[in-house]
Amino acid sequence: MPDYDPDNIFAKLLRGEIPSTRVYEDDDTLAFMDIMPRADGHLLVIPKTACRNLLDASPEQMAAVMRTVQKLSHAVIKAFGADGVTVQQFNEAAGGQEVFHLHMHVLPRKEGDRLRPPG
Ligand code: D5M
Repeated sequence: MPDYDPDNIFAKLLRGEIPSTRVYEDDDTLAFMDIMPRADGHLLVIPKTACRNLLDASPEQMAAVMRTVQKLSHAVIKAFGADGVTVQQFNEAAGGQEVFHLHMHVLPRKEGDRLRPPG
């Protein structure tokens, strides 16, 4: 697996070098709106420390990210009147990953809806 690239888009976003719509932050994680939303309220949750993906993550990084994913899943259900939440995560190009800093997609869902196609 390639090394972590400290100049990936989400690392730059964490350092404030590119803009984002931040919705939640704690000591270990940051959440912001996805720029290509596949559902209303589509969020991304990332660790603040370097981590390429699930295959590279420490148990502590996974625990911190999942704590935030769970917290924000409850929040988007309230905020968007959603009936459920889809949580997605991709690993390496072959697994569909495009940005190589660990991130979890949190997608609010309505009964019977369809996710919009990527892009
Ligand atoms: O896809 C990466 C995801 O990250 C995709 O849903 C678009 C989103 N993205 C890319 N650049 C940005 C910025 N600058 N802000 C917010 N969201 C962004 P994946 O296949 O999960 O690696």
